[in-house]
Amino acid sequence: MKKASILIIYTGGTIGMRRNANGTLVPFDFNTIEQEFPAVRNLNVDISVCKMEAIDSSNVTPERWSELAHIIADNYANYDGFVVLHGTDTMSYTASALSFMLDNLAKPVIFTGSQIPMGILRTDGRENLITAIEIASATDENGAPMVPEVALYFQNRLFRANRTSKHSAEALSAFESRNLAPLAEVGVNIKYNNTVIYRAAQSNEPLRVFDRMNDKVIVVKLFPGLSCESLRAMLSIEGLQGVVLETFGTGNAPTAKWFVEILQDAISRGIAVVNITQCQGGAVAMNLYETGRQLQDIGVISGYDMTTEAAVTKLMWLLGKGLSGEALAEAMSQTLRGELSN
Ligand code: ASN
Repeated sequence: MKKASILIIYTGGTIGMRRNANGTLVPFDFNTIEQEFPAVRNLNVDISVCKMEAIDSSNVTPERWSELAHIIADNYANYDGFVVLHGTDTMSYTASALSFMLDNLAKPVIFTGSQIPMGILRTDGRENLITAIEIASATDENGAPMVPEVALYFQNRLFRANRTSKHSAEALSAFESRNLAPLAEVGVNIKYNNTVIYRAAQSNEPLRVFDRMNDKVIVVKLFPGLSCESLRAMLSIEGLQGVVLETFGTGNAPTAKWFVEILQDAISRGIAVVNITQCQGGAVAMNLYETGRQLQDIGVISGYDMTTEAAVTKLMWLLGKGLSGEALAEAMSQTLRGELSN
C-alpha cells in the first residue's frame, strides 16, 4: 500500500517542550520524531516537519492564522494530510479560524497539542501526536481521506475543530464539543463516526485561502451588574464592526431600557451583534422568553449553538469578506463549515 505523506506543522505550545540534560525545558526537535518515537515508523507514513516560530498560544494573532493557512495551501498538493501542533490555550480559536479560511478543503487538517510537555515521562503529547498522524493519514475503502476537514484530536476523541472549546486547565481531556458528537473515538481501535464527519468539497475546486480577517470585533459577556457605562463604552469603540454577545441561557438578556437602547443604537450604526449563549452546551432560541425576543426584535443575530471561538472567527471572516446587514446576518446564522446545528 502506498505510504501516506503527512506534514507536521509545529507552532509552539507545551507539546514542543522537553527537558535537556540540565533538567530545563527546551524546545523539542520534531525533525528527530522518528528516532524519538520509533512507533511512528509502524504507521506507514512519510513524515515531513515544518516549523513556525514556536510561541505560547496566548500570543497567537490573526496574522499567525494567515501564515499557517498559507503553509497548508503551499504544501497542499504534496501531502495527504496535515497535523498542526499548537498550544492548547487558543487552539480552538486557531482551528476554528482555519476551518473558515480554508475554502474547498478536502484533506485532513488535524490539530493537537498536550497538557504535559513532550519531555516529561507522563506526557499526553506522545499519544496525541501519534494518533493525530494516524487519523490524518487514514483513508476509507475508496482511498478517500476519512476526515477531510479541520479537526482537533485530544485524549482519545476527535472533534470538529470549530465545535470545540478548551474546558479544563488541568484535565488531560482538555477539550469539549458539547453540541456535536465526536468525529471519532479512540480505544483499542479508532472508531470513526461517519455520519458526523463533514465532507464539504465534493467539487474539484482548488483549495483557496481567504485570510483577510477583520479584527474590529469584541466579545461582551453579560453578567448581573454589567453597568450602562461599561456597555456603552464598549459599544462606542471607534471603528467597531462586530460584537459577539454572550448571553444567559437560551439567549436571554436584561430587559432594562438602557440595555436595549445601547444595543439598538449600535445596530443602527451598522455594528453586527451576534447572540450566543455563555452556557457550555445548548443553543440560543431568542423567541422562547421575552428577554430573548426583544433582542431578536432589534436585529440581534442568532448564533444558535456556536462556540465563542467559532462565532468570533466566523464574524471576523465574514466582515473581512465585506459582508454587512442582511447578508451578514444570513451567513452568520447558517452553517458554512458545520459550525452550528441549524
Ligand atoms: N500555554 C500553553 C499554550 O497554549 C498551554 C499548552 O499548550 N498546554 O501554548
